[in-house]
This record gives sequence, structure tokens and C-alpha cells, in this order.
Amino acid sequence: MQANYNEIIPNNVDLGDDRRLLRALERWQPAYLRWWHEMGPAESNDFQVYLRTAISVDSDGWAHFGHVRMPDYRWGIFLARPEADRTIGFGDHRGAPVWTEIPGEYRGELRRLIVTQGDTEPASVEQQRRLGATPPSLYDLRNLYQVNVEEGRHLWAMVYLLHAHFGRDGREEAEALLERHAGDPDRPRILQAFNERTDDWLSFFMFTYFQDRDGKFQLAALSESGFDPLSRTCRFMLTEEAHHMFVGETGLMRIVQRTCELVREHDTLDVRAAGGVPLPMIQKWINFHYSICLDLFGSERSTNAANYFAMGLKGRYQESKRDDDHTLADEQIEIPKVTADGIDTQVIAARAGMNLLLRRDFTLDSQRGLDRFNKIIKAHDIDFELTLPDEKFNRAIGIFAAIHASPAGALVDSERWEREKDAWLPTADDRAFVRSLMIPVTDPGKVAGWIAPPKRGIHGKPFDYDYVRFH
Ligand code: BYC
Ligand code: FE
Ligand code: FE
Repeated sequence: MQANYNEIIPNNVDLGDDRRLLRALERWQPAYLRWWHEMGPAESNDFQVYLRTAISVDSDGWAHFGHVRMPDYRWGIFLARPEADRTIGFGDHRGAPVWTEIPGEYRGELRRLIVTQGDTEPASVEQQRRLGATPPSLYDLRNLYQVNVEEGRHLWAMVYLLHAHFGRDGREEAEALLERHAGDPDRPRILQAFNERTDDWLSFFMFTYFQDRDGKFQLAALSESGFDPLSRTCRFMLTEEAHHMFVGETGLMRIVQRTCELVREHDTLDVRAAGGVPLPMIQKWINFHYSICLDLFGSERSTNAANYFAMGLKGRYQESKRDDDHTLADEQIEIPKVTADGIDTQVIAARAGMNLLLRRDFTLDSQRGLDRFNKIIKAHDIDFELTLPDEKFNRAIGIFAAIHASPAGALVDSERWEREKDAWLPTADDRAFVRSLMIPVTDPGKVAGWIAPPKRGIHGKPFDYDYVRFH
């Protein structure tokens, strides 16, 4: 299947052959562009940005690099190539041929999954809307915009599925995706973490480190889907997602690096006066972002999740690489339980624990980056370790929503929580301090004082390349 890059909507799904679908998407496109202008990156429409554009789904050379105005970005619809004779890999239909059309009995569940996934993509762009005013370097500004246009493309990916497979209610859902907004008190985004503010670049790097990583795990689970168009869409989205997490991980590494240099230079952990972000403050940001991202996995025990698995709609992380029977019909797992005396465990059907299984894989993956940050701290001979807070800390969804716990996992009563939460989570003062560091640096090759420069530039270009041209 050849990617057609010349049409109004670049695609590899032969859109030109389906007039009805093409017309529906062409009607949605102006609403999308209006949304981009009103809710997308602020005051950026005339900038020429050195962007990667997806032009094919082949692993060699799927992307084109060049300066473009973001409103002219070629948002397209790309599905990974179909796998011949693919069968459903898990659940009650394991072994049956995958569906290329919606199985009627699962229409509601699929729509809900696709809408929830689709809702997060524009939400993230809205949350990051104002960061372009305060970039630590031109390189970082470009990466922000790269992430933003790709999240825009991920929205297109979900809207394509809604338009192609759900008829009128799919079109209505596609419109609603542009009408809910991050943090809007009347029409908020569906998942809570996508209504939080992202006002500073420390938060941006935490977002791309933790929240985009939830994206990776959810997309991986959906890429196992027996609904083949969803699987193929998510598989291609995952290739873009890797870059978002690269931005988060290297961004945080550069901040830790710079902080450590300042600690050594000034011989104090409190590097605020030197214009750095103290390690304990970085820890507070980790506590916040990691805990709200655990909520994104839903409840530990979930009938929805059990149904998605049984129906073959949403699998486990790397489902096909696991060596069990992939149906888990009679399996059980242990999950935590809150009792009057503290935390106990309970045994439930494995299928009902899918959210927790996926969340555990997310935790392992999140820890890997922290190990790298801690290596940097150690190399500077500083006695401090960044850690992921306990799963019970600061939770609003699932069994731990009922209790309070310290980052170390000790149960605390409401009184102690109120007294100590400012030591654990960013306070208004902490946020004001971090914001005070956010002085824009836009000269090519220059970088703000609170973050180290990157090791290398983008796509073979040097760090001092003019990644964004402001005219
Ligand atoms: N906030 O049975 P439960 C990404 C609701 S990120 C608010 O436990 P389920 C990206 C739930 O809706 C990946 N409400 O939940 C990253 C339900 O409501 P009702 C996004 C929540 O269904 C960065 C009730 O609580 N993709 O791509 O098992 C940048 C009971 O819930 C929340 C997906 O999430 C919450 N956090 O699991 C850009 C994949 N959690 O029915 C992009 C699709 C739960 O009582 N979504 N509720 O009204 C899913 O697979 C599932 O919907 C969830 C929730 C895993 C999110
Ligand atoms: Fe995305
Ligand atoms: Fe992403």
C-alpha cells in the first residue's frame, strides 16, 4: 500500500477511493485547524519549525525533515501494514481471524476505548499551549512543537477510526473531541491527568517522561487488539511515541546534570540562588506526575478491563511475547486491599486485574530512567537518590483513593497528610520558583542556566542549528 502524500489528507488507506469518508474527514479538517489556531501552540503560526513529518510507514525512511509552518503540517492517516492472516491473540476469541470491521456486539466498548484514547491527544496539546513563550533553547522549542504536531496527528488517527467505522455517532464523537478542553470546568477532558496545568518546562519534561509513557503502554495494549484497524493505527503511533519519551528522559537527565554541576560548584544542595532546580524539588515534581499517571490506568479491579480482554479488544503489554494461554479464563491474581487495619491483599480473577498488570509494567519502565538519573547524581558524588513514590501515594482512582499515604508508602491520617503534603508535592511557592527560572532562550546554540545542553542535535544537525525561524 503506497502512502499518498499529495492529497489534502496524506494517507495510506486509499482515502481517495472512499468519497463518503473523504468528504466526512474534509468537513472535520477546518474544525481541526480552527482548534489548532485557538487551542494549539500559542503565537506560533508564522514560525518555520524544523519538523519531522510522517510520510510512509516503512521503517527505513518513514519521515521527512524540513522547516514548515505548523498550520501547514501534513497531518496524515497512516496505519502500519496489515499482517497477513493475523489472528486474535487473546481472550475468548483467541485464534479467530482479526476483525477488519467493527464486531457489532462490541461496538460500544470499542467506541469508548477509541474516544478515551483520542481525547488525550488534543488535551496534551492544550496543556502545553503556553510553553512556547519560555523555551530553554531553540532545540527544546522545536521538540515541544514536534511533540505537539504528532499529538495532533494521533488525534487524526483516532478520528479516522471514528469516521471510517462508526457512522453518524462516530462523526459526533469526532466533533466532541474538539469541544472538550483540558481544565475546562464545564467540558473537561475525560481523564483527570489531562486537565492538569503544564506551566513550566520541568513539568513538560515530567509530562513527556511519565504521561507519554502511559501513552506508550496504553497504545501497546491496544496494538494487540483483535480490531485490526485499531491495532495497525496504534502500532504506527508507537513509533512516534518513542520520540516523546526521548524528549522527556533526556530533558530530565539534562536538568539533573545541571543541578549536580551547581551543587558541586556552590557546595550546597540548595541551588536556588545559583539558578538551578534543587534535587528535592525535582523529587516533588516526580511525586506529582508519577502519582497522577498511575491514576490513568484505572482501578486495580475493573469489569471494563476484564471485558476488553475477554472480547479481544485490549490485550496486555507485549501480549504476543508472553508464554501462557492468553485467555486467563481460570487464572487469579493477588491485588492489594484496604482494610480497617491497613493494607491487605485479596485474590481476584486475573482478567479483572488487567489495569494493575499494565500499571506494573509502566512502573518497571519508569524506574529504568530514574536509575539513569541517579547514576548522574552518583557520578557527582552527591548523596541523594530520586525515587518513584509508593503506589498508595496521592491517588484519586482505585483502591488507594480512600486513604492517604506518604511517598514511602506509610499510611497517614488526614491530619498528617494536610500537615505534610507540602513537603511531598509541589507548593505554590515551588511552582512560582520554577516559573521564575523560565526565561526564554532563543539564540541558536544558547541554553538556559537551569538545564545542560543536549549531547547532540536533531537528525544530524548541530545544537546551534536554527531549529525555529521566527518570521
Ligand atoms: N480519570 O473500570 P475503571 C496518551 C473512570 S495516554 C478520570 O477503573 P477502566 C497520551 C472510568 O472512565 C493513553 N476518570 O476504568 C499521553 C470509569 O467511568 P464510569 C490514553 C477515570 O475503564 C500523553 C470509572 O472511572 N489511552 O495516549 O478499566 C500525551 C471506573 O473505571 C480515570 C487510554 O487510556 C481517570 N484517570 O480504565 C498524549 C486507553 N480512570 O464508566 C497522549 C483507553 C478511570 O464509571 N482507555 N476513570 O463513568 C482505557 O483503556 C480505559 O478507559 C482506562 C480506564 C484504562 C483509562
Ligand atoms: Fe499521542
Ligand atoms: Fe505522545
